[in-house]
This record gives sequence, structure tokens and C-alpha cells, in this order.
Amino acid sequence: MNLQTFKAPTMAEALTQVKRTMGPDAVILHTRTYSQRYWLGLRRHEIVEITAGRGLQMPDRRRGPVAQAAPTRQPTRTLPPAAPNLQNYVGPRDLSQAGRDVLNTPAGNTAVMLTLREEMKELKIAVGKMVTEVRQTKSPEVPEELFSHYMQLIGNQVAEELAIEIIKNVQRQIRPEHAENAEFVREKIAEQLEKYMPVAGPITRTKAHGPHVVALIGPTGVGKTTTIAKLAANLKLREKRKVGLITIDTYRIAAIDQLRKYADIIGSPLKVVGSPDDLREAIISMSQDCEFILIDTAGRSPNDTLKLNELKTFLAVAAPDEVHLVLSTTSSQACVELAIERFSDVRADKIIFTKLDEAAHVGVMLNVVRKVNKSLSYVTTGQDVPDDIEVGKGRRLAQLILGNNGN
Ligand SMILES: Nc1nc2c(ncn2[C@@H]2O[C@H](COP(=O)(O)OP(=O)(O)OP(=O)(O)O)[C@@H](O)[C@H]2O)c(=O)[nH]1
Ligand SMILES: [Mg+2]
Repeated sequence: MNLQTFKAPTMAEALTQVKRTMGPDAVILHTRTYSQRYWLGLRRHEIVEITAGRGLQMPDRRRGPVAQAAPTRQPTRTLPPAAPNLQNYVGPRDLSQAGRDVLNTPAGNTAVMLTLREEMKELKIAVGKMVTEVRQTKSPEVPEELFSHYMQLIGNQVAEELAIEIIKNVQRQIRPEHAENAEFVREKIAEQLEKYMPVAGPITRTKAHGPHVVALIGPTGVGKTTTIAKLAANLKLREKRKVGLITIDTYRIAAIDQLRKYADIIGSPLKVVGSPDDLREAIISMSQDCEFILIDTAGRSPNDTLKLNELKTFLAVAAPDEVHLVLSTTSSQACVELAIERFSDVRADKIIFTKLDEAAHVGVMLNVVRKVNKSLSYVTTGQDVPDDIEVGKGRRLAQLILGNNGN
């Protein structure tokens, strides 16, 4: 077996060299593209490299296995069955057509894919470098030695001003020689993130008499009903508390059925109310037997002012001890901000963030909680009732933003 490596500025030229030197039976084993610096390292150009072999025992699809045709020759290693040979390659006169013929074979496609993958990788690195350079120009106040940490915060959608503030706080706290210690810096950033995330703690009944009433409000589909079910199941089954459920969702039968199913499984009473008066009565009737009453509401589109006003009337009647605004971490910062603005007229004391399991960028949680000046009560992390819910913790947020090392 004879292996050789060929280098040229293009794939077609490299293939021509292979054909010329090794003949039409050459088999391409590997290709890669890389750039080479020249001119004192100031310029660079692309090099396509092909490793090809001759005298390899390749199964011929038209004639059957090579072993049959040449029984005396033993293959020295197993080769990919689809590696192209250059039998159909017509020569340098029709370079582009020849290149196309070779590339039309399955292994030719693989070679192209490999080359593309390399190029994509380089492109990603180049774009990443450009983004960092632009950021560095835009944020000259971020110290260079902490810039990668700043980029990590930004990459997780922590607002720029906040990320700068956090990094500057960290810079003040550490000695310059510690800036090189990534773990140490990370821990300091985690402490900052924790500090910047106000948390409310779990729902707790403080009064001796009467039920602790909690209402969940928020945009459509964020996970209010599922979260109510999780909260109710944990209070009832884990903490052995008496829990009543009320839904003000009168628009959709399916939504009522959804909560009824959960109420049946948990073993809690459910009341469906259609008017503020019904709601008042439902609360009064549950007051005797329930330590907690959880109120589910229909999702309101932030653009539906009429329904938002209606919700306000219901909440005024219910006079809940806590109102939690439920927001999804899968929504963009702009969507979350719109929801907050529209719901700002409705009473909301705490924030619940849902769908953390699907969130791409968790920094939005930090921005929102700080912007509305409310504390985080719970986060939900999946569709499973009752397990996928956690009491909000700053350390957990830090862990999510910084990766596992934020522990
Ligand atoms: N991945 C994931 N899905 C969730 C989570 N919480 C809820 N969901 C899903 O989100 C979808 C909507 O949940 P619901 O609880 O019906 O949402 P809602 O806010 O009550 O919806 P409306 O009543 O229509 O406003 C369902 O498919 C839930 O299973 C979560 O933490 N993670
Ligand atoms: Mg619902």
C-alpha cells in the first residue's frame, strides 16, 4: 500500500495532483482544509490537503469484491467501503467536470462534508472573535482579564449594564493576580448573581385563622395551571396541608377539565367560578376546610385590555395574600417585558419562572426580576407534576448561568 498526501489551493487542483501521481486507482482516505500564514505571518491562504492511497483492496461495486479478482493480495487494513477512486476521473483538461464526478460519489460527498465542517468551525471561531472585539470596543470599562467572564454573562442574556456592574464589583473584590484563576472568579461572580437575585421563599401560611389565598396570573400558555397543580400536590401530599382549588377560567372547558383532573388525583376540592360574586362565595365556602386556596386564572394576552381589567376585578374581590406573575423562560426578553408592562396594572407580588428545562438563556430571569423589583418565588423545570418545581434560589440561577462550576 502506498499512501501520499497532496496539498493545493483548491479541492479540484489537489484531486488533479492525486490523479497525476497515483493514477486512476488512487483512493481518497482523508481530506482537510486549513489556512497557512505567509508574508511574516501577516497573510494567510487556504490549503486543501488530500491523503490518498494506491494498491488498496477496495471492493468494486461493478465487479464484486477485489479479493475475488486478486486473491493473492491481502488487505493491510479495513477501509471505508465508500472511499472514491479516480477511475472515472477524466483528467486536467476538464478539471471542473472531473472534480464534480469525483465529488458525486458517496465518499466524495463525505470529503466535501468534512471540508465544510472544518470551514464552519473556522467561521464560528472567526465570528466569535469578531463579536468579542466589537464588545471590547463597546465596553472599554470591562477589564481585559475578566472579559471572557463578561462574555459568558452576556451570552446568557444578562443585560449589558448589569453584566458590567457585576464584573466591576468582582474586579474590586479580587486581587489582580486572582483574575487569572477562572474558578475563583467564577465563584465571585456566582456570589454576585446570588446577591442580585431577590428570592421570596416558598408559599407559607402565617395567619392562625382563615385560608392563605394565592393567585397565579400571567400570559397564555406559560404554565399557570400546571404550576398550580404542582404547588397544590406538594402542599397536600408532602406537607399534608388542606388545599382548595378555584379556577376563574370560564372560557374553555378543556382548561377546566385539566385542573379538575389534577384536583381529583390530589384529592382537593375544585370550584369553577364565572363572576366576581361566585369567586367571593367560593372562597367563603372553602374557608372552613382549607388552609390554602390556590386560584388559577385563564391566560391573558398582554394585548387584551378588556380581559386584563376583568382579571383586576376578580383579584380585588379575592384579595389574595399573594399574587404570583407567571412568566416563561422560553419567551424572549422583549416578550417578557411586554407581558410585565401590560400586567403592571394588575397586582403582582412575586414572580414564577417556568420551563427552565427548555430555556436557552436564563439571564432574562435576572434582568426581569431586577427590572420589576419583585422577588422570585419558584422556578419550574419540566412537565411532571408534582416534581418539576423548585423554590427560587439565587445560587441555582448562578449555576445555570455559569454552568456546573457555579455550584
Ligand atoms: N417544558 C416544560 N413545560 C411546561 C412546564 N410547565 C408547564 N409546561 C407545559 O406548558 C404547557 C402549557 O401549560 P399550562 O399549565 O396549560 O399553561 P397555562 O398558563 O395554564 O395556559 P393557559 O391557561 O392557556 O393560559 C403544557 O403543555 C405544560 O405541560 C415546564 O416547567 N417545563
Ligand atoms: Mg391554564
